[in-house]
Amino acid sequence: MNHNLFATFAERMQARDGADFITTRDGRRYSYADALAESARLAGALVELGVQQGDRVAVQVDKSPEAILLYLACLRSGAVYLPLNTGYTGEEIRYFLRDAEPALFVCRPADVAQARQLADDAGCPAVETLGSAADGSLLERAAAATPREDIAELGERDLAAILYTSGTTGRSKGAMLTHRNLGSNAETLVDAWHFSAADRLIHALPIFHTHGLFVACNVTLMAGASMLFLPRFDADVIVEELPHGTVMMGVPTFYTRLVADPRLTPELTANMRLFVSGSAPLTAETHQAFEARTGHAILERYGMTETNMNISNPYHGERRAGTVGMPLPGVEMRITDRESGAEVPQGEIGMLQIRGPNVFIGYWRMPEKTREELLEDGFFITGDLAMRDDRGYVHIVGRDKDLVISGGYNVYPKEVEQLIDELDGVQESAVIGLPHPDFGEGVTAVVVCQADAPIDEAGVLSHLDGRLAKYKRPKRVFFVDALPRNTMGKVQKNQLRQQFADAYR
Ligand code: MLC
Ligand code: AMP
Repeated sequence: MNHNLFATFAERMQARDGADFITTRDGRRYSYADALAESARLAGALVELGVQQGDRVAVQVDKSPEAILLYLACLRSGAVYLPLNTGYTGEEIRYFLRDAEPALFVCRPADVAQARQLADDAGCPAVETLGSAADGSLLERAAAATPREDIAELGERDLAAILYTSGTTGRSKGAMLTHRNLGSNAETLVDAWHFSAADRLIHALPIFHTHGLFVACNVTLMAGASMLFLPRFDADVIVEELPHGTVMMGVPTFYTRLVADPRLTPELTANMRLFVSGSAPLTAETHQAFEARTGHAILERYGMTETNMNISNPYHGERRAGTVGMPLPGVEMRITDRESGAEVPQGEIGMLQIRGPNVFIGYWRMPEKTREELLEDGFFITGDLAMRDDRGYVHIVGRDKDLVISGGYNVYPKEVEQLIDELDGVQESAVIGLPHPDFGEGVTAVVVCQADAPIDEAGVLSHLDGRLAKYKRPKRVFFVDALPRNTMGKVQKNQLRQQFADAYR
């Protein structure tokens, strides 16, 4: 049996033939038949570029339907798709290319000179471009290539993608996701969320993360549904499109912004059947306000790059504000005591662990990190703190990992602290997340300077420019004489979070 996820997609795509797969507001349209044909041409281009089964294809491009066709071409070829946040700077990209050793790097047309340098430096043999206006050298190659019609034969553990997630040590880890991980989760979600060919998904998320790439696109493909591809979240555009869609998936910021918009009404959302939220906590307040304004209870679910989707509120039945629902079919969870590792009784808080066919197989070339987080019995330690209530609903109550989630993007404090600490005159720093009305949490730096060092907020921020993706940059920098520490010498970030709690209020 061929475990290539594309084999399943291809069957469904053939059945949908001339039906819409992806459309855009500027009139581009790919039917399922078009997507099959074009992804075969792109797969042909990959062959010509020397990309072989198991090779990584690193991709840092603006959102476009063609980027999804490239993802499909990689699946078809058995190449490993490696999407990169468009906000990453050259320095960040250098690390990913060196670590993943891709056979091909696909970049934005405007970035090609820098990309060639970075690729040379990392020993990556090929660079091609892909623009958001259906332009770039890769599509030119594809147009001239012999289409690859066959589907690579793959086993259960063959990789479909590597997605980098930042690490608590400041070094990013590549989560290795198999065809089975992605396929099983997409099937589960189609059933759980009642997706069908009649659905039209309003797609405003980025496509380099689990949410916008796998949850949104794989579910659409599995169901033979269609997607309206929007370059980014823009409330004006969403308001225009809601009457023509049936489903939207978003991070909580989408919903807080919509709730703040007077145009959000039951009439505007009358054609919609489902709003999904995830990637960060949706406050009960936003959940309730959205329901009051539209009559729709947002379906909140919980997932991770390493595990895909694990826990979801029900489609039928109560979607409880402030909870992420119950484990999806086929997904096992346990909540354990930090010290003893034993399961805690219902109602108590502990470490959330997850097992299932959705859970990744490890971190790329990091066997020790993998062993620390993916236990021998198959459970993955999420780093989230959870509690299951008397009705079985799971509450994510906090994080055991030092992580800030800003507008659905993860920022690991260590990475930012290391850069701030490099600055002359800085003694030490602590980066924390503080309540932020738009992004949920705002990345914030608290800095201790050496006596009389001429350092101010602007100086710290300009030092980070070009070194860090913008979303990781602190929104504010505060200065203190000393960081609070416990008797073990560990910085008490909780105290700092209390001290600066009102920074964005
Ligand atoms: C943009 N900026 C951000 C930011 N997004 N800063 C902090 N956090 C963010 N998330 C910066 C911009 O660079 C800009 O900086 C300034 O903030 C204002 O930008 P904006 O125009 O308001 O931002 P916008 O383009 O509207 O983007 C906000 C957003 C976007 C929330 C819509 O960030 C987004 O789409 N987030 C989704 C992330 C996501 O897909 N996560 C899924 C991960 S998967 P300046 O300096 O230029 O003013 C996962 C697993 C799971 O977690 O469970 O799903
Ligand atoms: P990522 O590594 O980008 O995939 O982010 C995964 C993390 O996002 C999880 O470990 C959680 O901390 C957080 N997360 C995802 N969904 C939710 C949710 N619904 N509620 C709270 N946190 C969430």
